[in-house]
Amino acid sequence: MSLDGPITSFSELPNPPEEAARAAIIPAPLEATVSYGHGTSLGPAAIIFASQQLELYDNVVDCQVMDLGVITRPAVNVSPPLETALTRIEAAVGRELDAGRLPVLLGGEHTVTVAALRALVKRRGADFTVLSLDAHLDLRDSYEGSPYSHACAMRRALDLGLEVRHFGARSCSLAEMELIRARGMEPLWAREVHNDPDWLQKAVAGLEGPVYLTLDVDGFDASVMPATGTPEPGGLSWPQVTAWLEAVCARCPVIGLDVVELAPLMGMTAWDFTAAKLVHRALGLALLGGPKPSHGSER
Ligand SMILES: [Mn+2]
Repeated sequence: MSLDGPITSFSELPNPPEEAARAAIIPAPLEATVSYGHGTSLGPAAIIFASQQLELYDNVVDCQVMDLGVITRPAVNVSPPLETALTRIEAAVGRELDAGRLPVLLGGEHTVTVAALRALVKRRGADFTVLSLDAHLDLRDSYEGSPYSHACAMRRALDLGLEVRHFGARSCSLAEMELIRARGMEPLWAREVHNDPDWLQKAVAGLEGPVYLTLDVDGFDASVMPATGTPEPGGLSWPQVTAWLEAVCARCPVIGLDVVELAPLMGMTAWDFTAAKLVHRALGLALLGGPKPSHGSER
């Protein structure tokens, strides 16, 4: 299971010619500050390996997503030091942005998001909102001695001047809670998704302008997605997450996305496939601006 092997493209289709690519998948197998379960460095390869089994046609967007023009890049060199690895990821994302392509980062730990956000902010300023599917707020100023811990990714987004809206959170520190109260941030907690019939309207209320989607697979419930470094009970289902993605993409232009924190469990393919399908669905929705109106949601 290595990207150095014969598999060089997401899905069973070969890479399109450069000029036909509207989106680029960038594997970023960073594993530098993982605090509990290990294995996020194997995430991108596992997603691309599983993607070979995807059905090319997606009935929610009513097309073969890869036909929209999706190219897969070789993995970014993420060897230490961490700051250098982040600079390389930022450069890889920046190259796609400069060519007008949607960057789709595959982590790796959540820290990779910081590099993508830096590339975007340098080019367009902080004129967009970060939507974070995550069990955690990731708003710590530093964690285990590092400001670039996976537990600090959204704090660094705030430092860049970005607005962050959390979806599916259910675990945070007292200091993080005090920070969101002080800043007037309103996460949509997993508990609300489960208990409030109007959660989807709340999730997109007031949401305007371009968005960056960061999808930490631990936003799913640990029963749906156990293959992650810091699993949490009480999380979201596949239909809840995809309904949210559909609503967001129908409303706002997506300027970049990532799927992070898959830590594959050897021999267990279901969760690698779930992550691959998440990439595929999010890509289709982002490129097409939401679901096909007639299809009826999976929800
Ligand atoms: Mn998380």
